[in-house]
Amino acid sequence: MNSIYKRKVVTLGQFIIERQADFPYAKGELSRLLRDIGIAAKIVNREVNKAGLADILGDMGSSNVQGEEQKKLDVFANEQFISALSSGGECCAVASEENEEMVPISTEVAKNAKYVVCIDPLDGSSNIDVNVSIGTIFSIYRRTTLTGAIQESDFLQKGTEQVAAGYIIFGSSTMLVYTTGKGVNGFTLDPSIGEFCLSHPDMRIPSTGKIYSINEGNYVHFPEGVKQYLKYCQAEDAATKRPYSSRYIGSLVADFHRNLLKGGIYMYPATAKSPKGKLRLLYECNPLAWIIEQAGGKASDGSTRILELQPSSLHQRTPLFIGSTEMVAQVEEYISRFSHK
Ligand code: P6P
Repeated sequence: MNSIYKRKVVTLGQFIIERQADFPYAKGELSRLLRDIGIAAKIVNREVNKAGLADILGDMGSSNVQGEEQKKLDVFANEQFISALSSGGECCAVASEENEEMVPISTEVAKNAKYVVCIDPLDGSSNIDVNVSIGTIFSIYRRTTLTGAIQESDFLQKGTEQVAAGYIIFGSSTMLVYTTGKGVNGFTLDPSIGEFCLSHPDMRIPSTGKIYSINEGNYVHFPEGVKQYLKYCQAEDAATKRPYSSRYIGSLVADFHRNLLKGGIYMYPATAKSPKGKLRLLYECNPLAWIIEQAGGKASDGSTRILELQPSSLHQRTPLFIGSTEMVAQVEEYISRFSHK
C-alpha cells in the first residue's frame, strides 16, 4: 500500500476527544476550552504571518500593565483569545498580560462555566517587527469559588493546581504544545487543511544538554552562583562536551521550545532592573513549568519549585530557571553554594 495511506493524521480535535478519559471530572468542558484556544490560535496565526504586509505592524501607541509598548498584534491577539474564550462558554474569566485587572466573562453562554484562563497572548512581541518567532502561553484552572462573581483568588492558585497548560509558537511553522497532566504533545498547523495535526507525540526533554539561554547583558547584576555557573558552561571540558552553546532569541517561547526538543536551560535571574525577575508567574512560568515537568524536566526560581510558589497577585514576577533536570539542578547548587557572596 502506498505509504501516504499508512500515516494516520490525528488532528488536535480528534486527539482531545480520544484523550477525553484523561479528565475524569470534566464532561467535555475542558476539551471544548482547548478547542476554543486552538481556534483563536489559527486566527492569530493568520495575522502574524502577514504582519509585515498588513497595517497591523508597529506600535498601538498604548502600553500594557507592564508599561511595555503594545504592538498592534499584541492587542489583536489578546482580543482574539478573549473573544474565543467568551463565545466558547467554558471559561468564566481571563487574566491576561495585556489587562491590568482580570476580565470576567459575563456572556449568557458562560454563566455555568467553571474554568479560568491565565494567558500571555503574544509573548516576545518586541520581536514582531524583526520577523523573529513569538508565542502565546496559557494556563487553565478550575475556579475555586463555587458560585457568584469570579474573585481574584480564583486565579491565585499554585501551579500544581493547573488542569491544562500550553503554548503556541509562531515560527518557521506554527505549533501548539500542551499538557493536561498526562504527558506533553505537540501539534503542527497544516495550513492546507487549517488543522493542528499531531506531529510530536509524548515530548520528552533530554536530562541534560549543551545549550544555555540567558541575557548576558545583565551579567554584572546576576547572583554570584549564576555567574559561576556561566563560567562552568563556558569552560573547556571534552568529557562534558563543554563549552556549551549560548542561544538566546529574546522570545521565551522560542528559547523554551528549542531547549525542550534539544535539551538545555533557560535562565532569567533577578536583575537590578527586575529585582523579582522579569517573567510572570501566572501566565508564563507556571504553564511552562508544568509542561517541562511533564516532559521530564525541571523549573525553579533558583531554589523553590515554580509550581509550589503561592501567587499573591495576577502579574507577579519570579526568577526562572527551566529546562533539562541536570542543568537546572546544577545551577541551583551553584546558587546555593555561592549564596553568601
Ligand atoms: P530581555 C519578552 O519580553 C520576554 O518576556 C521573553 O519572551 C524573553 O525571553 C525575555 O522577555 C527577554 O527579556 O530582558 O532579555 O530582553
